[in-house]
Amino acid sequence: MSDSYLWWRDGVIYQIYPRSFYDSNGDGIGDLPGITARLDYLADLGVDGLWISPIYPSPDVDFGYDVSNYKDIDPKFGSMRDFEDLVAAARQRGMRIILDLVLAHTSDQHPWFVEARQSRENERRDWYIWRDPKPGGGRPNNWESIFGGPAWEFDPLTGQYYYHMFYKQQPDLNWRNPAVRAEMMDVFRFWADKGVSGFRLDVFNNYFKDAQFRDNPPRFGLRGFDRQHHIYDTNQPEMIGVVQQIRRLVDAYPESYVVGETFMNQEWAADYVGEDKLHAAFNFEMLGSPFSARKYFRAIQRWESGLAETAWPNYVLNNHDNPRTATRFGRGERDERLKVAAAMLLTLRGTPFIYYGEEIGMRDIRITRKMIQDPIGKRYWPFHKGRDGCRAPMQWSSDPQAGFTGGTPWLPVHPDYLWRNVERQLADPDSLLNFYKRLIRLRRQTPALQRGMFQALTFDPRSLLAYQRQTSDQTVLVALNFSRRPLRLFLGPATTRGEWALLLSSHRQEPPDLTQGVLPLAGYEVCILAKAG
Ligand code: TEU
Ligand code: CA
Repeated sequence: MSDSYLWWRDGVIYQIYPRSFYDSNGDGIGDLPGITARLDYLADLGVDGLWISPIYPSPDVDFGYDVSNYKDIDPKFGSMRDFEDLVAAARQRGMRIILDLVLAHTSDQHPWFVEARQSRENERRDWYIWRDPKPGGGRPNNWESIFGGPAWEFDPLTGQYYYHMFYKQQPDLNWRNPAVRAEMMDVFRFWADKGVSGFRLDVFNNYFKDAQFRDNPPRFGLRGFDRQHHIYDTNQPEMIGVVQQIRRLVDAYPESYVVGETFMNQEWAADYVGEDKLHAAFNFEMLGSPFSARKYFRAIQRWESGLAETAWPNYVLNNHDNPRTATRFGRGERDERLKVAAAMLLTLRGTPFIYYGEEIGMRDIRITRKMIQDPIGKRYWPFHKGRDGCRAPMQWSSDPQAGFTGGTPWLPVHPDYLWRNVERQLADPDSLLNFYKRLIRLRRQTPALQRGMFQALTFDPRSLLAYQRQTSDQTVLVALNFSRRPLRLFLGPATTRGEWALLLSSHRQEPPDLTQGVLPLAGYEVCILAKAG
């Protein structure tokens, strides 16, 4: 890996859920010209890469994660021209585009599937996974869909079942078919040739299923899907070869990047990352973690030790599938815990991912049955309200609809937008947004925070997470108090020695005196210090 600044390794990546970022034409749905219109905001925030959730033509059963054409833009988001403009305008501001490739399954409206289901002899038939009913009738095996119910859908016209891990409108592709594989490699080329620098692979370790279609063994769990060990319907060894092929392909483009979304067990993520494999894979252990120094510390340790030495970690606290940390950790309207989480995210060894709105502490909207858009919510109400809560419109200002749209937004705006919005927070030096900006700037100016090794200072943290990030000429000390009570961090002689400068703190103006070997921290304090050597 090169020593000079590398955007995806040393920088920060920002996830945009395009339906909800900014609507340029008043139809209530965010779009590509909308993103372009807000690039100055993102450049000012200081991010290096923009991961945009799917923008391809889609019937929107799963809001873009059911693709009906991999090489085009859905008209609701704009045109191919709009996309090219966005890539160029982002590049002018030093930002790269990462596209979301959903290659495990298509929409059932994709022309390939429309053809495939017409007859058993159809040329596209084998592009999907078709099986006969069991002798005597019934599903081919016991595999379940993670979105509920069996993974097999019977298609009466041809008398066979097709397989879908997600909604039945998302039939899985047959990656064992070389024509499918070749077509998908061409999708990478198509977008890379348009200047796309990175790809996020949706559920990549789900491309292959057991060639013999064996039943998953049972295990204890509450609902159908959780009552099986998923050893045959996901994460098959054949995937490593595809990962290597993808890497060879994108390596032909300078500074390209591929991050995989690991499906299911997060321990699997590390196997797919390396110099001839993916640049990164998501490990979602932190994403589900409570606000606990100990839990985060364990997640960091596992991720740091699980990855090969040449592999680069990444960290993520929020995404479009889960309740926001602000909803889970925010106490009323206070953001002090969110500042602690942000400081951790942006000072760890690994690429930080920020989910749109996280930087202003957007809370999930409250979902009522009537307004649900996500089919999971419709199916499992009231036990699971679906994923709409974390997908609400970005809160830009206190204008009507938070300045997101001139029309009626596809999901309601959170009522707190009147005062929780970008405009207000930019004007408030103490806001969460300005805290994110300071942290991102600090990371960019501080090589030890980008590349420095990670060294824990607390070994069984209850409420206090402390670590050093170290290069040969600089040591940065990060101390994070996860509790509302004041705490003391005890430091060894090696740490106490030397002249510490204050890089950033949520509470103090002056560097602390560490000569007594103690760093006192106020409740929820973030304190980041640095010294030479
Ligand atoms: O998510 C995969 C995944 O793990 C989720 O389905 C998760 O299990 C679920 O959201 C928990 O509520 C990816 C995308 O991020 C998601 O938006 C898609 O719905 C899914 O794949 C299918 O493409
Ligand atoms: Ca629009």
